[in-house]
Amino acid sequence: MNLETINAIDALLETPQRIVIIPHKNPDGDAVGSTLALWHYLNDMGQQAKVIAPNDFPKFLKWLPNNEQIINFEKDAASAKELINDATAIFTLDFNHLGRIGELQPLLEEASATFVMIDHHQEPSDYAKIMYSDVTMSSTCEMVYNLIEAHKGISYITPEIAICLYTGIMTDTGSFKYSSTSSRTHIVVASLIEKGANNTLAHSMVYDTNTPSRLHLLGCALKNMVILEEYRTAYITLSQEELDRYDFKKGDTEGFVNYGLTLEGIIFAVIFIENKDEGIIKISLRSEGDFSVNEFARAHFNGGGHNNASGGRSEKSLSETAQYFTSILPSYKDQLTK
Ligand SMILES: [Mn+2]
Repeated sequence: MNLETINAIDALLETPQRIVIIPHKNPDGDAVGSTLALWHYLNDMGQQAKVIAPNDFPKFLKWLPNNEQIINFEKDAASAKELINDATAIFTLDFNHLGRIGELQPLLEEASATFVMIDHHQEPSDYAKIMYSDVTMSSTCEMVYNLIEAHKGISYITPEIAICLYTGIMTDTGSFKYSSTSSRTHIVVASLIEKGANNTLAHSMVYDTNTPSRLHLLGCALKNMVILEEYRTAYITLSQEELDRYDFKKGDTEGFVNYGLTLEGIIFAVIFIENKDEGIIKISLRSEGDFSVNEFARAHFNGGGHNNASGGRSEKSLSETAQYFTSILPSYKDQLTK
């Protein structure tokens, strides 16, 4: 965190602000963990803060302390609007482009508040006056830790803040195994455990929550997996009909894409999920090593993200999308097999 950023945040928080904290749409563990942790911290500082999420977040995060105070814009647009119009500072966490917040976008574009961005994704846009953007960070939660450390010091990390940050770092690093996990990440995580984060609880609350239908859906996904050894690639398709058959609930396919990477020799894994309601195929892409799924998703699937984890979409049918995907692999053969 550079001095200029921390001084700007310092100056902003010196006087009482009316603060709104916003995660991206379909908030994940890092988005919910970081916004809740910051909410705890700012309220502890005597600031008036609220978290407004563009839509609902997964059930496996609904145990984090005070998660019930998060306002869901889809359910309570009126109070969200009022808070945003009235805000003097808006913190946007775990995204860097206002296109990532769905229906909240126009409200934020019109807001007169001072914007603060805390984020670790690539190519930030420039809507925020105060920007803490660092693509080398494992997670936004690690960045919130750094912010607290630089602002008032880690003695202000309560057990509530610690468990929120721990959970976000855990989920965004695939339980501390992605390449973004640094020695510093482990130091932060160790410190969070010392501050009272119950790490065993976080793992079991997030990961040991399968339903029988989700495991059956996983079975279906694994059966559908296509392995293209010559490109060191594996992909999965799930049709709407299959999702319906296994009683799909939002979040059920979380993590499925990673199974491809567990195959020996496979470094590129993709899942294509049909969404009849939206008329699109949702795509998640993962890689190991240097192959950039961020660039791949930007170039072909109207998406982006990180080098080893990105997302995208397609307006073609499920089978056409898979066919198109297979057809562009030869032009990446060198990168995939070097
Ligand atoms: Mn993140």
